[in-house]
Amino acid sequence: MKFYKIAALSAVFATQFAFAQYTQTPLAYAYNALEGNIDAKTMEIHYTKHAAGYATNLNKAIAGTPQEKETLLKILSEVSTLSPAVRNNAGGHFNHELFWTMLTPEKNTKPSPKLLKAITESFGTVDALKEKISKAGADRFGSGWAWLSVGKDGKLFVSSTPNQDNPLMDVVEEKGTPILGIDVWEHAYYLKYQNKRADYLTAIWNVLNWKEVSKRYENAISKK
Ligand code: MN3
Repeated sequence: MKFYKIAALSAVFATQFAFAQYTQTPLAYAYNALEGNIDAKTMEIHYTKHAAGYATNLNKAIAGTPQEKETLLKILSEVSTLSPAVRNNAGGHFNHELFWTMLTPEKNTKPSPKLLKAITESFGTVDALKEKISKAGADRFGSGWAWLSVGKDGKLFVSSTPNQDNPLMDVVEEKGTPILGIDVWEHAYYLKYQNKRADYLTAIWNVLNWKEVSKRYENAISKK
């Protein structure tokens, strides 16, 4: 009898673990590592509550659907055909996993020579690019994101999307591979900056991880 019980239990576990279960990547720095620019309480609530919720709710939203067996990139590319719950939570999970890597306590990281060349060609200077991204974030009405992406033509472009949409989604007008993303939901800044989103968008450049953006850029253009 015991053997059958174990066999039955194993079957249950095998079913449970056969499908993708989205989980959060641990933060590479402490919640208070960005203090002065992004406060510890905001980081903690943002990571452990808001972002955790997207992962959990994505798992729930795709449970028992064909999307359980698809990659996150595939899901994002077909959200127009899926439920709002999948769109919001797949976007939310992808966007936040990217966002944590955009930030670093390391001072003065710089774009790599290749990325710097591309930035210079498209925007003139790094400061001009920062200004354009900050403006995209500041102009986003309500909640959303500001992005720097690599388009199909291999060129950089700045855009903004509402809610948890992103440039990988088929519903978005300006499609591309995002290499830099800034969360402009109030939950990303309200405790420290209250209604002053522009101040948050100025401070975030002090903790921006240009090494990571450069890595993502070089990865994106290598696939063109
Ligand atoms: Mn957020």
